Amino acid sequence: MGLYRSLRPLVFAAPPETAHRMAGTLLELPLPWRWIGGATDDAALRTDLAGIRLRNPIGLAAGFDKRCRVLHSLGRLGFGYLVGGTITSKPRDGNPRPRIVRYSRRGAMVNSMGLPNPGPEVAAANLRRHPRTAPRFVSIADEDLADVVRSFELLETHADAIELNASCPNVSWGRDRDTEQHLRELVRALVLRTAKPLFVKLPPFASDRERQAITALAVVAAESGAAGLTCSNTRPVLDRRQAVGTGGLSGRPLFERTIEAVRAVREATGGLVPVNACGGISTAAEALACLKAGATTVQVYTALVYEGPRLLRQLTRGLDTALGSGSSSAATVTSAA
Ligand code: RRO
Repeated sequence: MGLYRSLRPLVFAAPPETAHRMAGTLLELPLPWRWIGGATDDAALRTDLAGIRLRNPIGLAAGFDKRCRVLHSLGRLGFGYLVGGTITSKPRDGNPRPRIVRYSRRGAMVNSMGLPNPGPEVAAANLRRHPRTAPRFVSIADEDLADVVRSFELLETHADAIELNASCPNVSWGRDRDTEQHLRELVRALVLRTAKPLFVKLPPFASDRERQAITALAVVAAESGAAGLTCSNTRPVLDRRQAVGTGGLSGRPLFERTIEAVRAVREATGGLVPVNACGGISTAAEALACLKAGATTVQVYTALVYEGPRLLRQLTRGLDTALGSGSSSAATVTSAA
């Protein structure tokens, strides 16, 4: 058993947000993160995501480092790329606590964070201050176009790509308007302002109707110039343990739907843009299944909470074994799938 697994009861004795803050404080220290992550670096893992070369297809999903403060240490753990944020045009405190709850037996969490973040000026200063140890994306979100553009303009120069978060389950934005038209406007406005790739993070679907609505959004994003799509955000659920009574479910229960979302979105967009799989991926076999379903990369967050930093070793080793024996790169497996 790894060190983190032995320490996990201690970590989990703390409230989730306290444990998360402690992890952030640790990640600010100059510890031997490369050794701690123990990721394999092998040519078989290299891949290309919308023109960005990655050492492996494992990304850190948005939400883990909402302040973009410790991406340098997370990069050293071995991630192929990192998504900081989500950042909004003005700082936000987020929702009242408790706003993260673990469901350990299910390998899941529910959060109702409500977009707490320090705003784009502080996030940009954090990104400027630290070295870039892996490609860095920044997730942004806001209700109005002008606010999205403001964050974009302050952050774009410090990032290799921007991920537009069109799917936060913990705000009411977008519920009362034509989301297709709004997304079209946002994507068009942003791609005009950059040569860097823009990704759009979509909500998950449960019913056939939702599936249609979300694949339609995927098509709108791709046709408006998005360079890639991330499928999917957390699943909205009722949760009495949250102060606000609702939240976004993440972790293992999402995995099957993630594969379905990757397939549906690839099919709907005719493979026009790459897809990042996100939702419940915690093993190399699951990561591989996503790549085989058509994803170019996978993003993890909740699995890092449950497995600790050695998750990078498990995922890169497992993928290396699978991809190294038979094909020459992750991209080969993806396009052959
Ligand atoms: O901060 C949040 O409440 C949050 C965001 Br922005 C998101 O995209 N997904 C999520 O589960 N929580």
